[in-house]
Amino acid sequence: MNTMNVDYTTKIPNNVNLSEDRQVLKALEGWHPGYMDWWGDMGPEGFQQSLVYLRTAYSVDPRGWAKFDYVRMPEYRWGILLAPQEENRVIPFGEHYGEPAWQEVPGEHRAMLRRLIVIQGDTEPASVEQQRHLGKTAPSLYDLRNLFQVNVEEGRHLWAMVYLLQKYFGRDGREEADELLRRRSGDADSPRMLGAFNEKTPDWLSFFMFTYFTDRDGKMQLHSLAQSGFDPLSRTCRFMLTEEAHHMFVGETGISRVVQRTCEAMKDAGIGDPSDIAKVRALGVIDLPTIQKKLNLHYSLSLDLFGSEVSTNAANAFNAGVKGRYRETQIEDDHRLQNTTYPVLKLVNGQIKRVDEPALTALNMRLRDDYTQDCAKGMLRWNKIISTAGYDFKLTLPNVAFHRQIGEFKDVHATPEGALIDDATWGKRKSGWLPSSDDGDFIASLMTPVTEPGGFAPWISPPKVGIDNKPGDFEYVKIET
Ligand code: BYC
Repeated sequence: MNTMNVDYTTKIPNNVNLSEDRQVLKALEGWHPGYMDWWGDMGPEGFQQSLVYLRTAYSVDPRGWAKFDYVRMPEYRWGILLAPQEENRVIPFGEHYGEPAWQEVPGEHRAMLRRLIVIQGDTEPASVEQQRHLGKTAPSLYDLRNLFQVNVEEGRHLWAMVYLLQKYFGRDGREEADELLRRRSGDADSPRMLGAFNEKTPDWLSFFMFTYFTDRDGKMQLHSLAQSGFDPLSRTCRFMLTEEAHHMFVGETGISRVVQRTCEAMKDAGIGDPSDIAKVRALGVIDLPTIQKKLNLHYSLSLDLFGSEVSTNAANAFNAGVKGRYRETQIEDDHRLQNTTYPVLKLVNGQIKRVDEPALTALNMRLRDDYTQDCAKGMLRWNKIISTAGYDFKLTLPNVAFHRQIGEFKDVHATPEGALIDDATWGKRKSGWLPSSDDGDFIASLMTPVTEPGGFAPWISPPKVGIDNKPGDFEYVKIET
């Protein structure tokens, strides 16, 4: 079978020859109804009969893998797609460095691999659950369509992990696959596994922040797993990254458009001080200080997703050849890290200091540093919009010690600038740094849906180009009446 093209003759589209892998096909077909029930209960609220202009993956060829067409979401073809197998691929790091990549799960690394695949799998449906209410307040049909594109692809990413579990992990894998449909974001008894995936995504600014910051954690983690010595995981993650790029685009351009609109409105009204929140809000746009607060929240929640700065789990996964570094194959070193160190931010005598730690145990910190660098690019773009409009205001990433629940700084309070403060000061000043319920109410008051083609809510600018180069008034979602 040509692994570039996808077989659409089976119920589950795939490029892994499922029609000849009856056992796995049966397991996946058995899981399918539960998935559809989950989608019905926890997927986007409403719009299930609407025709949405979606892209569906038809090939894994990097030059052209997607087709755009109108689809009803429940009829979207969630498929199993792996990037083509690289001939003679070797394990690019760890103690098995240079050995042939594994096509089956090595017994000694089975538990570790299963855990990582389950954690990755758990985030995908979680984000769909978090975003399920947003359809009814979409600022345009363009945005509504992007939301649904993100949602169906996160659904597909769940399928990707479930395939690995069912094909390679036997009965435990099938049980884990069922559990992935049972846990629920924010549920008191059965929450999703990682903190940020149990938070609410109450409004569209949060959605854009989530897709910018939290999907970017996804990018970093998928890149690390794409290096894995377990080849099916590597190939799966490589293809998922192709889809992931659009999700971050939605976040980056979404925030750009909000910033743009705010700046235009301030200029038109002759407002000179962007921190004059009351005056700016009276214009019906989101003031820049509130955008900064949302950014502080989502960035700090996303930093928690990297785990502890110093982690033996991370060291073991690297040593085992299971999870590598960001762009591992492009790094010039021994790829074993037995004798090297990496500077880690730690609390030393009540101060934040860089301390050299063995590079192996510092891998979460390293990946988080790579992530921070990647995040900073958005700041440059957004600040350019602000400065071009003539305003002296800069959006910034808060210090990594700010508002943390995992790792070195979880027991202290810090300002966004990184100064350590006591509980009382934190209590008093926190609402100046993180969205307060008043901020939430204000943003919620702007969230009225716009559903006519070409229309946009007054708090956000239209995009520069349409999806699939469609014109501005294209009807991206044909809403059922
Ligand atoms: N919340 O050694 P530690 C995405 C647990 S996003 C709760 O510090 P480790 C997406 C940890 O499980 C990417 N618990 O950390 C984005 C461990 O518990 P156990 C998702 C946490 O293991 C948007 C203990 O604390 N993929 O794709 O080195 C939309 C000590 O752990 C948290 C992955 O994350 C937390 N934040 O690293 C849709 C990749 N952090 O096992 C999708 C797979 C840590 O001792 N996961 N803990 O009971 C991993 O690589 C790692 O497990 C982690 C943690 C990076 C998550």
